[in-house]
Order: sequence, then C-alpha cells, then structure tokens
Amino acid sequence: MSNEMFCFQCEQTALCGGCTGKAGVCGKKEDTARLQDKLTGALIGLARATEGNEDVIAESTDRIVLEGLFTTVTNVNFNNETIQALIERVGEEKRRLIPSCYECAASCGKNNDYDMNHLWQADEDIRSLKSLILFGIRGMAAYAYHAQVLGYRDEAVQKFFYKALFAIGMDDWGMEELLPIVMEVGEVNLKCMALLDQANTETYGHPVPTEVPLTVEKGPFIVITGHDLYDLKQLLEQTKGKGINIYTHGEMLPAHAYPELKQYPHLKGNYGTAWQNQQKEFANLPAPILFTTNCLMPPKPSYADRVFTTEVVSFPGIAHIGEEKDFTPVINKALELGGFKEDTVFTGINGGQTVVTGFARNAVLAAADQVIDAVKSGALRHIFLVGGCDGARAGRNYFTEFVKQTPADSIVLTLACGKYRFHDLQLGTIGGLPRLMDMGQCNDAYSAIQVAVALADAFGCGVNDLPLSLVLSWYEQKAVCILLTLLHLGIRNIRLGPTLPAFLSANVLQFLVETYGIAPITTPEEDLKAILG
Ligand code: SF4
Ligand code: SF3
Repeated sequence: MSNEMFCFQCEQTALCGGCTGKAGVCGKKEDTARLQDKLTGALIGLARATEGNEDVIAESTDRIVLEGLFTTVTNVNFNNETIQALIERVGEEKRRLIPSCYECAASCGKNNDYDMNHLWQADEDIRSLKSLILFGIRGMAAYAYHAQVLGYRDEAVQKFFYKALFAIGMDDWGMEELLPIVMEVGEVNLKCMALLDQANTETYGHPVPTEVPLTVEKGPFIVITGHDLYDLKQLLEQTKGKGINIYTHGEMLPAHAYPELKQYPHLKGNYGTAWQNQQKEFANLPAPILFTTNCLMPPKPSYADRVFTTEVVSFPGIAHIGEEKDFTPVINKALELGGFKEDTVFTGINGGQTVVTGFARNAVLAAADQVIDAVKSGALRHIFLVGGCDGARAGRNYFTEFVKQTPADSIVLTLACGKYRFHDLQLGTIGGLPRLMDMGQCNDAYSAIQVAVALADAFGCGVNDLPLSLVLSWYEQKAVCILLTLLHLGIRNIRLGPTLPAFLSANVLQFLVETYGIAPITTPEEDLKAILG
C-alpha cells in the first residue's frame, strides 16, 4: 500500500472504506493524495522540532501550520505544484527552527518528517483516534485561518496544533494518550469558533435577518463562493461603481446579513445551490466564479476558463489570485462575458425565489424571551438544529423530508451548506418568529451553541434537558471538529448522517454511542417519532 493513495477523510469516500487506486471520489489524484500525506508528515516533523522548544515558534511557523492543514481539507487544493511548494516551505521553516539538527553528523531522527503510511497501516482503533485528531485539526485550521486573515489569533488555539500534530506522529501511543487529545480538539475548536465569531462580528457587525433574492439581474456579474468574508469585502470594494453585480454561492450566502457587507448595493443575491451541483450550475453561466475556500470540484472544460481561485484553493491550470488580492482578471472576465441579457429567475430546490439568512446568535437571542415564553406556554414544542454539510449522496434527501415533516409547533435552526436542501421552504411563523432560521456558515455552529447555552440557563437545566435535538449532516473535516466540540460540551443523542464516518473503528464508534448516544439517521418519520415521543 505504501505507494498507493489512501484517503478516507470525507463522507463520500469510496464504499470499501477509503479512496485508493488512481483517484478519489472527489477527483483528487493519487500523486496529489501522496503529496498531501507528505505535507502532513512534514508538518508533524515541524511540530516535533518545536516540542520542548516552543520559544522558536515564529509567526511564520504558525502561518505555515494553518496553511498546510487547510490545504489538505477536502475540495480545497488539487494542485501538486502548490502543495510541493508548501512542503518546501515547511522544510525551510524547520531548518530555520533547528539549524544544528541539520548539521548533526549522527542524527537521532527525533525531528524527522513522519511517514503517513505508519498511520494508515496502524491498528484500526489507533488509526481511528488519530484520524479524529488529524481531520479535526484540519477543519479547525480553516477557521483559525479565516480569523487570522482578519487579524485575530488565540494563543491556546495556535499552540494546540503543534500538540495534536506531535501526537499523530507518536507510533507507540495508545487509547489512553490519544482519547484525551481527541476530546481536546473539540474543546479547542470551541475557542477557535469563538475567535472567528469575534473576528467576523467585530469586523463586519452582527448579522441581521436579511432576505436574499435568488434572481440574477441582467448585466455583468461575479459569483463568489467559499467561506472567506475578507475576500468578499475586497471584491465588493474593487467592483464598486463598475456596473458589476456580486452574487454569493454556497457557504458565502450568510455574508448578506453582515451590516458592513450588506451596505454594498451591488451585493445583489445568491446564485445556485450547494457545492455538489456546481458542475451543472456553472456550465453555462455568463460570469466568472471566484473560489475562496472549499468546496471546489474539478472544473469542467465548459467553464474552467471562468473559474478563479484564491488563498489556499488551487487547481492545475486555473487562474489564481495571489496575496495582493488584485481581482482585476475576475473583473475583466465579468465584463467580457457580460452576464445575462435579461433578469433571470432562479429558484431553490423546492421552488422558493428568495431565502432569509442572518439569524446568528445576536438576532436569535434578541428574541429569547419570546422563545422562552413560547416553550413555557406549550406553543413551542421543540427546537431542531438541522445543519451541516451538503453532498452528493442520494440519502441526503432525508434532511429535506425531515424539515418538511417537523410539526407546526416547532422551530428549525440551520447552518452551513446542508441548508440548501430546504432553506427555500415556506414553513411559516410561530409566535412572530420564522419557523426556519438560518444561523449562517458551518463555523456559526458557535451561534447555535450560544443559543442553546442561553436557553439552558434561562430554564435552569442542562442543554440535554432542553426540548432541542440535533440532526447533523457531515461531509468534510470542518464537520469533524464541530462534532467534537458538541461532544466536548456533553451534548447527547446527536443524529448523524447520511452515513457514519468510515474512519470510526467499531470500538471508537461503540465508545461514542455508549458515552454520547450518537446515532445514525434512519427515516424522517422514525426519527421524528423517536424525538417527539
Ligand atoms: Fe476520497 Fe474524500 Fe479523500 Fe477525496 S477527500 S480522496 S473523496 S476520502
Ligand atoms: Fe459545505 Fe463544503 Fe461543509 Fe462549511 S462548503 S459546510 S461541505
């Protein structure tokens, strides 16, 4: 197996329990997968070099750790050249940290890069625990990266990346050493999501509920996708007064709710649905598409010349916007393509022509008294959090059906790109509040946690005693760190789908089931019946 690719980090992994052979289901080729392993092994080497030697860690070291981990998240980077360059940068950074080690004639090997085959070939429980750590910190690195772009940093979060990477490289560590680190990923990720929440709200204001059209107006436009609000802000500034409209896509949708971003009149609406539909939705689009993060699918020749990437996103042959953030090539492409000749009406997958976003913690907690009164009077029977990633598997229709079948005396909170399955449904209102409230991106799970904690405080009970159920869909590694955060908070009985992660060994799964009551989704009918009793 040592020369073959092996990857099982996402939900769409090949059915035998891992992508092997020439390419993964996501389109990642075997040489790219091997380079990503090499990059991870180099980051472990870097963490080894800082062990007991923390004073040598510089800003550049921290930055490269975030970049290196974020690069290996699913659907972020398919480009061998940029991954190879990153591996070299990690090597240079390590050489800077421990120059004497490079001059040593009788190297002890203690700072060597790690061979990831040791992990993939380890005992399945160890492999499972280390995978939870690795995939968790990959997701967390994406959030820390976005916060860093806005100038926010948390020392405890940053330090933990080294500890976790070091642990992954310890071949003789067992359950006893690894399990506490798995749980610590959840704890530290809570801090990391709080940091990003602080960065976003202090920079762009607290989101306010905002109706977002799905119609694309005539004339030149740019579609921007991914999670990075800073990129959107730069793009809005650079397109000001140029007669170019901006449309969000995928996880960029919640940007419409931030006061600092919604003030731009040319931020017009949202185009398309979740990431897995991009090859169809971008095929005939008369506009460029800018990817700021995942989820990038291999662009089809029909639209590849209209795709631009930035930050750690990269694909061979696709134009990349560098750190200077000069979006001129994207702007020129928009002007060249010209957009639609007439206003063009698009709908969500359920036929809705607008959607509403912006129910982050501030907006929901402003209505906390209403919610509390409604629960006390019995008018509000249950709150569901139906959120997480979307994906291509057919079983994901469960989430649409589940939301459709929630009773009229319940509220559905949602977040992340999984909401595209149902966010255009008209579910009506309850006690003056919409029954369906979009809290934002996946990292806005922090808002959901704040709301749950505030409600538990108001009722003088624990979160598990609230009339609240979590029904989560997962796809990539950000979902892994969020799940670990929910477990760290002691939240029980989470329903997870569409399938359980292939990297959970039977014993690790049994531990999660026994300790936290995690359960796979079944059918909407059965799960609703079980939840509502
Ligand atoms: Fe397979 Fe997912 Fe890995 Fe891609 S990221 S190779 S689909 S497991
Ligand atoms: Fe979606 Fe890729 Fe995860 Fe941020 S954009 S939730 S899948």
